[in-house]
Amino acid sequence: MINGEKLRQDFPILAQNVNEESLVYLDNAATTQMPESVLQTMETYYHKDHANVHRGVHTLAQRATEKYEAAREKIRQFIHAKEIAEVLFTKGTTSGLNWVARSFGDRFINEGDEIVLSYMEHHSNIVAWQQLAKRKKAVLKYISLTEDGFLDMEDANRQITEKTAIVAITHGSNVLGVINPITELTELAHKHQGIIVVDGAQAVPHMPVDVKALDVDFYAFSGHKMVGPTGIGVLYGKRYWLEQMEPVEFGGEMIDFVNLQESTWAELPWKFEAGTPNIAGGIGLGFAIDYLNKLGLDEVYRYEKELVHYVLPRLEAIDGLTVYGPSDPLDHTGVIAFNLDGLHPHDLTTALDMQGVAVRAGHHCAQPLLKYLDTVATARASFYLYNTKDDADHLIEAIKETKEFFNYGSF
Ligand code: 7TS
Repeated sequence: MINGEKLRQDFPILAQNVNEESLVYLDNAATTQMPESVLQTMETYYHKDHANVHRGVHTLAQRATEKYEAAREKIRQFIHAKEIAEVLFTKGTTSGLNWVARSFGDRFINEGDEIVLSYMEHHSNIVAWQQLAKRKKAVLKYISLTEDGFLDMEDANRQITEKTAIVAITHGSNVLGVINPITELTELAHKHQGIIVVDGAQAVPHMPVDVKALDVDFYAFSGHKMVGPTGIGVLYGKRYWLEQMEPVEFGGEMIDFVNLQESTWAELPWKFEAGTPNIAGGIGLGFAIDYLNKLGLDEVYRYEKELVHYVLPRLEAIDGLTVYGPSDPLDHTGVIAFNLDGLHPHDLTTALDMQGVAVRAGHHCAQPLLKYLDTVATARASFYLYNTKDDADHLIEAIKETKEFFNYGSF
């Protein structure tokens, strides 16, 4: 069983004071912190093994290649992909989604085809599709949400039709804290001969994900939201599609033969990975996965739910505080967006920071969603495996203090 208090000790960055208060880090939807094992792994790599991958025969180059490719295999197992050919290293979720929009889109999308998104998408799962729609004269459609912030599946059934070429949907919302029914959506997309592309940035770090069982066509996620480093991520794609798609970038590493006028591509997954990759990042992500596997993703999920059960009703009990998304902790992930009446979320967040509590304020890269919710910004606390009920208490106390400081409700 996870003991957040104990796990905290694996994360050196958390043992510090901010504004003379001990740091309560609740911005995990933006980025998570790295445990000592991941930091050490990357340091060792740079101290002992650093060389370019896939090209050298010398010992360091071989070591670097072995470690980097071993990470790919760990990722394959972690998401249950059939083969490493289907596991592409990217910079992160954003680049993975862009690759699909560019490469799959250019090959398979035609004028009048429909691309179905939802109102709760992060900008990285909107803008790339807008650009594709412009290039191809395709049509963008949006699935609406229920009052509680769930995806409206009745509307999904209306929007996904035989005209649908792509359903691009987030697995977990970075604002509403809901998990979407990917299996149902996949069945719907496939029933109409469309494909499904899943933004897994807010799901893979928090729950077991099996891309084969989900039967998704593409699935993208980021290392830095799952105790790994920034600048590395993964795009899973079915071999069937990847084989028919052109690479997005061209150059070294991704070729088989280069002639003066024509070139041929390397086999999957390297065909998509032009240039020197983020080697230390890949290795670091492999160790992040080791760390998560040791805890077990089922247990990570259970522990976060325990925290949500604790914190959500306590937040909802604060007079003047609006919490977005489902009110039942069973349906809510550790991402909790809220607003305090009469106070701009930036001011609220600054006041919380003064008390050592790190949360995010803003539109969370989901402007269409915030417009849909009829607000321009929210504050957002997001919990992860090293957070504790004590952190939740600090958050609640800090909000109450802030309310008092601004004399809220006392007139
Ligand atoms: N999709 C979702 C659902 C996300 O939450 C994010 C990042 C991304 C995609 C993009 O990931 P990246 O690693 O490529 O940047 N979300 C956030 C956030 O909520 N606050 O900061 C980043």
